[in-house]
Amino acid sequence: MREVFIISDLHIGGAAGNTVYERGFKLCTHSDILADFINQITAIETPVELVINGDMVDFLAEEPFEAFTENQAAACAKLQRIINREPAFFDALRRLLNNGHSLTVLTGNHDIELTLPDVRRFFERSIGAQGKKFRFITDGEAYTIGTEILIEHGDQYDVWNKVDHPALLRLRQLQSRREYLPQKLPFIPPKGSAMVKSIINPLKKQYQFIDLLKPENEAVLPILLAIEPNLRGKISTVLSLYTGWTNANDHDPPTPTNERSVEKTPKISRKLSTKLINEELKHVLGNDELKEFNRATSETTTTTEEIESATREMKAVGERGWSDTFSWASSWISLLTAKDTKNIDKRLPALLKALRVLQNDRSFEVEIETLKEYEEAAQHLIGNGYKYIIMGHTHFARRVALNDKGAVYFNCGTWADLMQFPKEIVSADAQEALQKLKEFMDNLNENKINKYVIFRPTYVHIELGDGDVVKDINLMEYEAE
Ligand SMILES: [Mn+2]
Repeated sequence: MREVFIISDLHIGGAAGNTVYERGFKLCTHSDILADFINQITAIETPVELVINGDMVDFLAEEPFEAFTENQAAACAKLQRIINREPAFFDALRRLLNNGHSLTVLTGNHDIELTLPDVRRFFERSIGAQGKKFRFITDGEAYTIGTEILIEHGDQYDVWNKVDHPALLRLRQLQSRREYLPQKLPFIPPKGSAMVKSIINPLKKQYQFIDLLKPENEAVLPILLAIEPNLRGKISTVLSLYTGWTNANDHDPPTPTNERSVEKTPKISRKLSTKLINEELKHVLGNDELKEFNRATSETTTTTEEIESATREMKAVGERGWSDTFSWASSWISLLTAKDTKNIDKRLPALLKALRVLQNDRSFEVEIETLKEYEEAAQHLIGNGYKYIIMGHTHFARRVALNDKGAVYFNCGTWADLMQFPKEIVSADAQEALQKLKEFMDNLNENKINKYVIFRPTYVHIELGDGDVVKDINLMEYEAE
């Protein structure tokens, strides 16, 4: 008999705030509790396997911010900083291995750098993995246990965040021979990572809710645009970097000489900018709401001059490659990040309407999957003969029955903090709701977010019999002592 514990989306990393009231860049503020959890399972008599199902650490939260830190020395330095900041977690991993237990690590989309040859070695050394029962799963391979269990991070079902594994493999092949040339970046990070670097991180100093609030599409985008209408221009700039590359992660694996073609560098026009942002919003709000929302929130948008100068710059950086393009976009964006809250009251009714889509939001319910692509993927995999599909990435813990023969889709959830949108805003009558929304927005603006933050440390626990046959499998919540 043996036991398997699966956790994911720990997101360890990011500097702490300057005072106890500031969150800083940490998504996970409870690595001490996480270390306790690992120490407890280390003490179990029967053999234990801990599976970390992606996004163990968060390179995107470490300065200098990059959508992807392709320089291995720089990535090692970031990892060293993370380890120095949260030693208890890494000590706990070391103890787990020293006690003869197993550790299996899969990567997600915030810890892509872990797969790079030097970084992987650095990590293995820092937890004393050599000669121990340690396994590192790369290249988007799913991890399977026995014949019934399939484990994967799940970013590949998220068009914004899926990692281009063939290109990443090609980069590692070059790096392992010291043949890598920065001008010929063979790997483009997911556009979600570019968004984190260029939009989320610069704003996080000002608005700490930005990467905690869930559901992110339905709530965060409208709230951000209501607080800062001029973000329209910025968000669409990042989106436009990927125009023509909407399926950037679907292309064929690049050959050794394949350079990213500069002709494909998009030009930002006002029309394109509007189109891109509207597409994102339409997806969230629907057509009618979109029109009204745009009317109410569009009084300050990017000016024609800004767009023209951006286009000129864009052409210039196009010749320098994608990594420079992203850092340029980021600095351009931060220039425009001026706080504009004076008209926020005027925009509140529109925002309230936009947020009505959350009325029936069931994101925090464990028994149903609100993100249909995950349930569909799990259902598909069941068809391949698996019975238990275990994912992460969404930060929403799940235990969803897939058929009447006992097949189940699990999501491990997250050990990072989450922020829940206050339900009374959408459920109360109009007058009261508006009042509540104002209170909520004021709190977001002043970073008084603690009362909305929740920490729900979940994991999937499996008991295996001989031949790794599943005896018991369930979604659990760790209760800190
Ligand atoms: Mn992820």
